[in-house]
Order: sequence, then structure tokens, then C-alpha cells
Amino acid sequence: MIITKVIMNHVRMRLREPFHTSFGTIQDKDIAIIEVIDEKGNSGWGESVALPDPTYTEETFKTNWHILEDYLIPLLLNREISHPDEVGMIFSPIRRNYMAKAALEGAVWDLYAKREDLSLSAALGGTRKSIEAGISIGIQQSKEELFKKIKGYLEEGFKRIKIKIKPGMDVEIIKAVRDRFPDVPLMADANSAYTLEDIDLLRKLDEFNLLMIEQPLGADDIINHAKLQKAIKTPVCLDESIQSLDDVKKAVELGSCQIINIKIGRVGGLSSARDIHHYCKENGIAVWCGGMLEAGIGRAFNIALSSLENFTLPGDTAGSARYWEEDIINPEVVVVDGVIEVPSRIGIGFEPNRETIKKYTVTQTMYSK
Ligand code: OSB
Ligand code: MG
Repeated sequence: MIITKVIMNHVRMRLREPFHTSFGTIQDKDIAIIEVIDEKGNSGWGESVALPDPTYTEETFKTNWHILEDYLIPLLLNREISHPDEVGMIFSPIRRNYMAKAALEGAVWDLYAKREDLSLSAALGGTRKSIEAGISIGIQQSKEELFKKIKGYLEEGFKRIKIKIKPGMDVEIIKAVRDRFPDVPLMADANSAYTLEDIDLLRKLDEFNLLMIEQPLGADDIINHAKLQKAIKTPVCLDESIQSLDDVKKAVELGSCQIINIKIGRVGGLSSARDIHHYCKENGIAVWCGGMLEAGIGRAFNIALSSLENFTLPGDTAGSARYWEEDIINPEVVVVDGVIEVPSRIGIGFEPNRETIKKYTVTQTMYSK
């Protein structure tokens, strides 16, 4: 296939409510919605997942746009490609910038799957027909507010609850939630807010039967995570620390974690995410699919990826309505009894809604050679 044209839509969407974490608050999301068009006029779609500020990883919406426009799109245009796995090689002169790469690589995967008359799930080797949904709840104003949210999500059927913690809002909150919901599958995500000096505090969490603690230490703290994992019973799950298969190999060899949160954007795309999945499966590391408060196109990729066999734990992929007043795909993603159906339709399996995309578009730019 030859990509002859790329359209980038700068889309601006507002989350229904602000999302608070240890690194800050997110409500407005600027998103690059990318459409690639091949020599036959077929379209493939992708979404950039970077946040507004470089607080989760170093990437932002603006760095994504810059890297896409000035480097990645020019590298891709008019190249003969037989499989999306080749895109990683084509992008290899450009260092890191994983979310920018993933956004465009995803569009190539969608296009490829459509040309092959396959669902994206099938193109990736996925086998699950449905996936279990967990929910990630931001830091709340009060315990009562948090309890109310948890109760509501449990009633909706979510299979596990993840709450965000930060220094000063950790052991006491987790204890309160455990007292109130003794049997709920529960985990905590610190988004890199602690250091090894907090080891005594983190050990206290062992009491609460958490499924895991996600990214307690810094993104570069792969060695200290190994020390921490040896000192606590709660399984450590890495998020920010994992940007490539190489990072996974280091973490596994050092014993830095027992679980990995795979995010397509953070690891540079679907080919890398799939490879990490395979490596983890061979090495006894459980994986689940994280989220970046995506709009529908990004969410569709998460669903397809989660259909791979070793995604044995519920992910952070909730339905469209948890995030948006109106999503940009048809149909919207729905969670029924805690489960999301993996679409069998070709490509990402959800149709981007051009009208809604247009409504939220600030600027549109077209690229061709
Ligand atoms: O750490 O997993 C995270 C959102 C933005 C950035 C980082 C994270 C998150 C979430 C929400 O936890 C996941 C989602 O519902 O999309
Ligand atoms: Mg996380």
C-alpha cells in the first residue's frame, strides 16, 4: 500500500469532569485525529494520546503535532509498505516521541486491516470476543465523593477499581476504601509520586489486598522498583517506566515488577505493544491495557489490543460516556455488565463520525508530496 495523503485534524474536546492525578489535572484535551489515505482512496484513522502538559511523559499534544508534521508524515508519504510492522523501521531515524509515532502507525494498522478485510483484533492475532473493563478514578475532593463514585461504577459492573494516590492521600484513603468495600478487586496508581525513601509507607499497603500498585516510583527508577518489589508483597505494575520492549526486558531481568500496563501510545505503537505482550506471555508477566483518556478512535485501538490472549487483567478502557458528552465514533463504546464487545467489523471496528470530528476541529491540515 502507498499512503498518498494524510489529513491531520486538531480536535479539541472537554472531558465531562476534570481528572486529578498526582501529576496534575486534565480536563481539556487537544487531540490530533489523523486520516491516512492510500492510492486506492481507502482511509485509515489514528489518534494522538499525549496530554496537554509534559507531566505524565515528556510528550505533549504540541510535540506530537510537530513531530508528525515535520518528520513522521514526510517519512511515510509515498512509501511502498506491505505491512504496518515496517513503519517502526521507517520512523527509526527519529528518536523516541513514542506517542507521535503510535498515532500515525495506528492509522496505518487500521488501513492495512481494512485492505485485508480483517478486524484490527484479527490482524493483531487477538482471540478474545469481549474484554473486561476496569475503571480508573481520579483523586476526589473527599472520601464520601470517592465512595459514591466507586459504588456507582460497581453498580455499572466494572470488574476492578483503580484509585489514584499521592503523598498525603494514600494509606488512609486505601484503608477507608477497603473497610467500605472489603472484597472489591482494588488497585492504586501513584503516577511516580514516591521515592525509595517512602518504602515504609508503601509497605503498609500490603495489608489491603491490592491487586497491584501501579508506578509508585519515578519513570527512570527501574532499579529502585526492583528493590521495592523485593521489600513489599503487593505486586508492582509498571506504567511510565515502560516505553519499549527493551525497557520491559530490563524490568523483567531485574525483577522490577510482576505486571505491566501496556499503553499503545507510550510504547510507540501497536507493533511494539504486541511484541511486549508476547514477551510478557513467555516470561510470566501479566499485562493489561492502560488508557490515556482517549477519544473513541484511541479507545478502539485499546479494545483491539486487549483482545490478545495475555491481557488477563481488566484494563482502563471504560465506555465513551465515562469521558465525553459525545464521542467521535459510531457506535460509541459501551460497557455492559463490565464487559466490552470486541467488534468484528473491519479495521478499528468503529466508524469515525466525520460530522462530530468536524464540530470539534480547530484546524485541519492536509499533507501530500
Ligand atoms: O496513569 O494510567 C495512568 C490517564 C492519563 C494519564 C495517565 C493515566 C491515566 C489514567 C486514566 O489512569 C485511564 C483512562 O481511563 O483512560
Ligand atoms: Mg498509570
